[in-house]
Amino acid sequence: MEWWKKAVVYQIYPRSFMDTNQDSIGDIQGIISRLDYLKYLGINVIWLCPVYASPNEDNGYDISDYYDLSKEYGSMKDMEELIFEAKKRDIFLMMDIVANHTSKEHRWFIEASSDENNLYHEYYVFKDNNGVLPSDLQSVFLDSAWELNPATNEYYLHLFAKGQPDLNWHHEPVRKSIYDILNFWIDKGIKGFRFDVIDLIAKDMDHDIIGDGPLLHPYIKEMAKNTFKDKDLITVGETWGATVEKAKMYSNPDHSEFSMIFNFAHILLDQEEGKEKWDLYPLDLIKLKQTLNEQQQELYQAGWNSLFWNNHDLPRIVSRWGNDQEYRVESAKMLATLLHFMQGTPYIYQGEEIGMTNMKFENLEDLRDIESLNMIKQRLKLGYDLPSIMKSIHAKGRDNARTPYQWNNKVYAGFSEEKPWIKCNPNYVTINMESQKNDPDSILEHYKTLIWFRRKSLYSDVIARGTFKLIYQDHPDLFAYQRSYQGKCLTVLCNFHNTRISLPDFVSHERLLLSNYKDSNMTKGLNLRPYESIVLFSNQ
Ligand code: TEU
Ligand code: CA
Repeated sequence: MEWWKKAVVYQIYPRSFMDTNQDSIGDIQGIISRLDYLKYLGINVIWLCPVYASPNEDNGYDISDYYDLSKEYGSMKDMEELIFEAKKRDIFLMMDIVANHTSKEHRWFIEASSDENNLYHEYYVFKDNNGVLPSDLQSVFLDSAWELNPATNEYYLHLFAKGQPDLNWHHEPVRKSIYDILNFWIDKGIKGFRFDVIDLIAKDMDHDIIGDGPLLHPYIKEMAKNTFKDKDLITVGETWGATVEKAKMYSNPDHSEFSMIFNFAHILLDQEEGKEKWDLYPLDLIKLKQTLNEQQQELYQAGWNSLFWNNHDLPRIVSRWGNDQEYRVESAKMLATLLHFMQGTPYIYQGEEIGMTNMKFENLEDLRDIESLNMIKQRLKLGYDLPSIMKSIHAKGRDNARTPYQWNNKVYAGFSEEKPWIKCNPNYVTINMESQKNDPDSILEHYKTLIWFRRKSLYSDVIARGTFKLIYQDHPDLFAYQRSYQGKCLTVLCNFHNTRISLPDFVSHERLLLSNYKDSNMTKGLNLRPYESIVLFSNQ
């Protein structure tokens, strides 16, 4: 079995992880200084969000040089040291690759935009300016996806910010240039890639195709063959438009494409169909069960899942689908249990393992994210009132989960001695890593146990290879399932809500392996308290 099928990935958003030179911004040396903590936690892969040179219009997802580091994060020497020090602790690095677009300050775009006849002009997507926009396509960050380039009197395409011009993958030299970048990093000793918005690369603006262009899978196959294939790397594609059918293609066990993708189907459930993420919609637990069940069933032996609740673009799960007040500890643990016993590779976003909550930004001037700032501008123009806009930001804003990591209860949460680039969540005084370390009832120790179950325990084959079966499918509050492998069975029962669940007929002669309440006892029948989750073992 591939090594990454028993791996646990930890996502680092470097800007907010650990600052060692007191410039208010996290850095590579900061990550190095915390490797022992990650080793203690038990993870074995770090997904590192972009640390390349960048003007930071979109916090590093606008790259101006893929072969160099942003000075604020450190030097290539620091990066080599990180790879080396991580490896010493059996931790591998997964680099974030933005292959759909570059920064407008990338050398290629500076050349491309200077003159129609420039060698690099075909690297990007330009359209003639006949005095009108080529189409009314909106960018993900709102407003037109087309921007005028005065030097050539053309428009260029940017599906994200104006400073993120889209690359033209149909032009062979573009593909070759990307493969060179990947091989450069493979040679540096990294062990994986996360591919940003990879389902957009095969766009065809002549036929109004943006996601999932007909050449998408051929391009991914070509990229794999020329770079990471047969090198035992872990690869994951970010694909907002994925379905289970597409997931099977991307994660085909023949290794012709990726190890896995991020399928956002479950994440999109609290968004009304056809509307924007800002238009809030309640989560239907039955739908969540169906969605995750479908992924577990369909990819069984036919592909591979990633398991995630969080990332740097998403609100904190404990605030989103848990209860970040009265039941913060219980619900954070329950949500973790629910995910970590499924088949797939789990991803933990920094701070999730200590139950960090959404930051509720009260002042507009404290917001940093281009997406939120553009949305506010647009919605104010459209006549929305500010309180309703802020309600959406508090639920879904990307800054909510980008606040500094909460290491301890000292000034600025131990992240920096200087005022951080983005506000700290004031709850760091009580919610922080140091207060949870070695406390057996803490969220941190619960995550540590979950990681141990998958990576090191006697149950690791059941978790990695077992079948998946939903039980109590129609129960409105209970998310429960069983995993079975070679006569061993794990039963996972999670009370998703704030109400008690009583199942008087539940018979169990099984061993209680894990619980998120101190005093769980299994007698006759089952009585689950708010957000209680338990895991039982039995021989079949
Ligand atoms: O995200 C892709 C993307 O579409 C997100 O912008 C997402 O749709 C949005 O957050 C939901 O509102 C990737 C990166 O993860 C993100 O940080 C970048 O901003 C984006 O690509 C552009 O590179
Ligand atoms: Ca720093």
